[in-house]
Amino acid sequence: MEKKAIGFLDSGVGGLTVVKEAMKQLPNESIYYIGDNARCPYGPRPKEEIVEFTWDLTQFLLTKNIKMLVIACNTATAVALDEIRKRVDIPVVGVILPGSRAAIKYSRNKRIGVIGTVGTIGSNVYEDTLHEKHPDVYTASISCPKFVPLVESNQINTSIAKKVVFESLEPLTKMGLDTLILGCTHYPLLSPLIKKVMGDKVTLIDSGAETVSEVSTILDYYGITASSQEKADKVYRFYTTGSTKMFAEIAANWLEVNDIQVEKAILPKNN
Ligand code: I24
Ligand code: DGL
Repeated sequence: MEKKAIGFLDSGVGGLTVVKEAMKQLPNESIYYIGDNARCPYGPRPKEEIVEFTWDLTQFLLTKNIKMLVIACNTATAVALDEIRKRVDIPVVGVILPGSRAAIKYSRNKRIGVIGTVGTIGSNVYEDTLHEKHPDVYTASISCPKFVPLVESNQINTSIAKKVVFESLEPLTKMGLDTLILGCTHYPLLSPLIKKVMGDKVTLIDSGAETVSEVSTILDYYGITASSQEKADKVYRFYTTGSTKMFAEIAANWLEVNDIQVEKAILPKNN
């Protein structure tokens, strides 16, 4: 049978946090990734635009003959997952359901916080999902629009980063939360600071890492998991709508691999 890859899409490089986990948990699988760096960030954009852009990326990956699609971006998942599912006939997984499920699993007092971009928090999808799954859950969510620009300017542990993270999360520290969902691809990079603000008693949930466990389950369910024999012809291919050179630098550094194949993506016209 023909070997097919798992497709990952994201607004930029943040979804590589999910890919890193996939390379670890699913070492036999081939991966195609597209990052829309030319139009990143999605967080502050209107809904219609996010759906349109996510569909562009999906169509691009479909031309590569993928067996499953992972929307590795919280904002795109919040706003576009349902619509993308309607339009394709392969399994589609987002990052929100796995993160919510893990939060309910780990929380003892069922007081759960969520942080994300303006698009993700404004959609209410995390809160709706948590309440739908558990009737007694208390949720508090806030958008942290300053966090993505912090990470993307390489400020992960500077004094400015400290100040921004402390000020942004301050309202969440008085609510008796025992679990906080990092509802954005970039936030795991700030988790040492986030931990400091929230304290030891709060468990941080990395939705990306949780998602890969779900991907594994779904591959097994459909009987489309790559076998250990397929590992030999495994490929990792990265595409970006932006600069391939800058993408390759970040990806090589983050994924800890030397030679990384990055190509410029020409998106199909959607008319
Ligand atoms: N981290 C992210 N995006 C960036 C960055 C970063 N620059 C430094 N670091 N830039 O996201 C975004 C804009 N670029 C993207 C590529 O094309 C041109 C425009 C978080 C990455 C998560 C995997 C800091 C940094 C790094 C390497 C690894 C991790 C990291 F340089 F946080
Ligand atoms: N990938 C986005 C997310 O997880 C963050 C970056 C953006 O705003 O596009 O929400």
